[in-house]
Formats: sequence, C-alpha cells, structure tokens
Amino acid sequence: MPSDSPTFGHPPLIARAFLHPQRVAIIDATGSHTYADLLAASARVAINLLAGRADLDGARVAFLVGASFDHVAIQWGIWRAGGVAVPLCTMHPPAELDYVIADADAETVIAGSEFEPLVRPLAEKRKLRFLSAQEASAKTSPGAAGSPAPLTQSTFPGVDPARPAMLVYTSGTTSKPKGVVSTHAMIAAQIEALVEAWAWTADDRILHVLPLHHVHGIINVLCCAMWAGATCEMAPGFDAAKVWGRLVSGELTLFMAVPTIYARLVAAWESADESRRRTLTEGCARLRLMVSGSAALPVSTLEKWRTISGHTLLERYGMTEIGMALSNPLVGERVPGHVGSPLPRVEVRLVDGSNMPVPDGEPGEIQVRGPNVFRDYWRKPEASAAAFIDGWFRTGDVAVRERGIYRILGRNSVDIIKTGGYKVSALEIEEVLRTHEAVDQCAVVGVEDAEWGERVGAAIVFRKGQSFDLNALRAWAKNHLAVYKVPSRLLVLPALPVNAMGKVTKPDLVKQFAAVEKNRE
Ligand code: MLC
Ligand code: AMP
Repeated sequence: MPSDSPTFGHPPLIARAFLHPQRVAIIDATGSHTYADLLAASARVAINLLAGRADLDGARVAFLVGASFDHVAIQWGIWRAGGVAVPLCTMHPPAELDYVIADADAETVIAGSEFEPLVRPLAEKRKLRFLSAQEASAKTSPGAAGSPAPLTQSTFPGVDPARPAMLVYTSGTTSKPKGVVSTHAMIAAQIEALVEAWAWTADDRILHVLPLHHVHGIINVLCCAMWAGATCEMAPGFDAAKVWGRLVSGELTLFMAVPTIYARLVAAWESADESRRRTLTEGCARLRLMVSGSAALPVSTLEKWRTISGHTLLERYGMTEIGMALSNPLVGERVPGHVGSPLPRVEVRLVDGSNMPVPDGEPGEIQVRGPNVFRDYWRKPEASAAAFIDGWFRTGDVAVRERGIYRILGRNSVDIIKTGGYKVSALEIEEVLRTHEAVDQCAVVGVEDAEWGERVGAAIVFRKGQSFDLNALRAWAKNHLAVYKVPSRLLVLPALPVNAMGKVTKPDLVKQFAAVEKNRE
C-alpha cells in the first residue's frame, strides 16, 4: 500500500485529509490551499526531513514559521516523517529560542525566511541541521521526466498514534518553561472532544489570529478546522480593524480568541461612528459561534460583547497539558463567569488539600483525567511525577462546582501570571531581572488589569547609587524575554516585604501595586 493511500498508517489528523482532498484547508497571504495541496506539500517536507532515512523515530524538529500554509505543511511533514513537532514562538528573543531548541534536543531547525537570520546562527552554533521553510518543502528526487518520484509503501513510516507528536513549551512554577509531550492519540482526543461539543463541520470557516506555539491556536483553531475538513484563514497576527473586517465579511462561521482580544474588539467598536457600528453589529450575526478562553473572561466584557455582536461568548477552560476540559454548552444556557461542564470523555474532579473530593459549593483544585491528558514533561521525571496523583493531573487551578457547572476562582500559586492569555512564570522573570547590574532584590507579581487580565509587575530594590526607569527596564528585558513577559509595571522599593522566615510576601506586593493602579484611574 503506497504511503499516500488513505488507509496507510498516517497520524490520525492527517488520515482525515484524504476524505476531502478538494476542499480548501488554508487561506493565507499567498492564496487558497486545498487539503490535497497540504498532503502534497507535507509529503515533500517529510521526504526532505527523512533525507533517506526510514523514520525520524521521534527526533524533535523545531520550527519557526509564521501563520501560513507553510507552517501547517511543515507541522504535518514532521508528523508524516515520524518526528516530534516543536513549534517556536515568533516573539521570542534568541535566548528563549535557544533554550527551547536545546531543551528539546532538536535534531533539525526550520525557519521561515523572515526568521532565518535569527534562527540559522542558533542552529549552526549547536551544529544542528538547519532548513529554510523553502528548502524544507522543496521538490526532491525527480524521476526520469523531472517529476517527483512516486510515493511507495516505504516512503514514510507508519506512525502509531501512541507515539509522541508534539512538544509545547509552557511556563509553570519552575523558573524555566517545560516541554509538554503529547502523543498523536492525545491530540486526536483533544480535537475530537471539541469537534463534537462545538459541532464543527466541513462547512465551517474560522479566522486564526492566535500564536501557533500554544494549544489555543494549535488545537482549538487550526487542528479542529483540519480535522473537520473546514477552512482556516491565517491572519499574520491580531489587528482589531482587520479582524472586524473579516467578522463582517459574512464568510466566517467561527471565531475564537482570548479575553484581551475581545476587549480590543470592543474598544474598536466603541471608537467607530454610528453607521459603522451598525455595520459591525449586523455583520456578526453571520457567525454561528464565538469562543473565549485561556484566561478568565470578565463578565463586563461578555456583556459588552453580547450588546455589540448579539453573541453570548462561549467560555471554556483548558491548559497546555490537557487541551480543553470544561466548556459552556453550544446549545443551552451559557452562564456568565462560569466555564461550563466537562467535555466529552474528559473527567474532572475538585479536591481539597488532602486530595479528597469536595462537595458542590466548596472550592477545590481542578484535577483532570482522560485520553486528552499529556504524557509527561519532556525529560523532567520529577516534575512529571509531581504533576499527577492517583492518575489525575493536578492543574493548580481552583474552582467551585454548582449544579454541575464550574466557576474558576483562581490559582494556587502566586508565581503564575496570565497576561493577554499567555501564562508566564514570575520566577523566570525574576531570574532574568537579577542579572541586571542595578538590581539588588526583585519580586514579580501579576497586577490586575482590565485589558490584559493581569500585567507583569516588577518590584525592585536597587543597588546603592543605581537605578533605571520602566522604559529602560523594558528595553533591556526585551533582549532576554518575550515581549509579553517583560514587566509593564515597576515599583521601586527600599526593601521587599518579607515574613518572619525572610520570604517575600507576594500578596503584600500585589496590594501595593493595586494601590498604585487605583491612583492611576
Ligand atoms: C504585549 N504587550 C503587553 C503584553 N503583550 N503589555 C502588557 N502585557 C502583555 N501581555 C505590549 C508590548 O510590549 C507592546 O508594547 C504592545 O503591548 C503591543 O505588543 P504586541 O505584541 O503588538 O501586542 P498585541 O499583538 O496587540 O498582543 C495582544 C494579543 C496577544 C492579545 C493579541 O497577547 C496574544 O496573541 N495573546 C494570545 C495568547 C494565547 O494564545 N494564549 C493561549 C495559551 S494556551 P511596546 O511598548 O513594546 O510597544 C492556554 C490554554 C487555553 O492558555 O485554555 O487556551
Ligand atoms: P496555559 O498553561 O498557557 O495553557 O494556560 C492554562 C491556564 O489558563 C489554566 O491553568 C488557567 O489558569 C487559565 N485559563 C484557561 N482558560 C481559562 C478560563 N476560561 N478562565 C480562567 N482561567 C483560564
């Protein structure tokens, strides 16, 4: 059986593309691309990656390619060659890219042309194979007539769904991000739960405005669309005016974003004149579903959006390690401030400090079990063991359940900040700040903010005779950290607040930042 036959042992997501080869899969700046195009381009990527080998056998391939058809072809090509895809972040400075490439122990690094000057030296320094996106998808092995050699049974390896497929880096309560390992079967389970719950079909069309190195953009938007045989429009990033233009086009059926994006869309609507507002509002009626997630959706944003668009946003809850776990219903009441109930085949429980399930109405830690849950943290056996208890994944988020519906109350760690839908580790930022010569002591906390959910706030005690202001701090920190991790609030203190043990009392700092924010209003 040739390896371009639908019944060959393809990764589950890719096998489905053979069901609808002529449908449009991706629309990007270069035009429309069918599933047949995606199969052909990913086959070329796989052949180039294999370079004569039978199977990449789980080798990690890191790639930095903007939102485009090429990005998807490369993701699929890595999978078809038996590799593990490691998506890199387009906003990361070299230090962060280098960390991920090294931690993942990547054998090959691929970059789109705009990122090549950044990424090639990193690959060369580590003596890794580097391919430009163009080289990765170039035609190879021409036959006698100059056409590509036919695919045979042995062109690609059969890929067992139990094999690892992806490493997504996520920040946590350790200073450096960890690689979350998901298999093809886990990814398929995450996708299937959402396709079923939100009734995706091949007639859907979604606009993709999210980063492609996190599960919201990878699984909920891109992979669900590809699973359903739907069309995914790739925007190069988020731009409120452009997104409004697409929402009112009448061509989209679905939109998914983080609360900050909805807040920006509300602001753009509010700044439009009366007649434009009417056009925008009427245009939204053509979509069938709008989803919010990755951070708490303020009820005020949900209500404003309902007034503007007529849509009650469907809020859901998820995490890199589990895909999505809880969702408001597609049909039925969506309760503002709540994240709904467990998705198909996902088990959720709330437990107290002794790991005992709590009754309805009592707060408890969310724990999750099911085919969607990740395998482990890449090469971190201790962190992996600590993440599970009795087969349940400990999310570290606290919620309460009433009549089967969950409401998120917060997290059990002050060291994790959610800003613009990105999860960042206070410890990672502190570690970087401590390397600045002017910094004697520092502590980083989340500062509540209407637009960003939380902002990154840095409290600094300077060394004698030294100082900097926020602008200088940001300019310096951008060399070391992704822009969304760079503090946007600065508090200069003579000393950090500490408890009797000498440990910084972060709740006190949060209060100090909040007092400053209040004065700002
Ligand atoms: C950027 N800026 C920030 C910031 N991010 N300031 C404060 N807090 C932040 N988080 C600053 C920049 O430094 C810059 O300032 C200015 O804002 C514009 O930066 P930008 O990069 O152009 O911002 P923008 O593109 O507008 O980004 C906003 C956004 C983006 C909301 C589109 O943050 C985004 O795409 N978020 C989605 C993240 C996501 O997908 N998370 C899902 C994780 S998975 P200056 O001064 O430098 O000009 C997950 C599981 C689940 O959570 O449940 O889904
Ligand atoms: P990440 O690790 O980047 O995947 O982020 C996952 C975290 O985002 C979760 O652990 C929650 O803290 C948060 N999160 C996701 N969705 C929601 C939501 N709807 N409400 C509140 N928090 C959320």
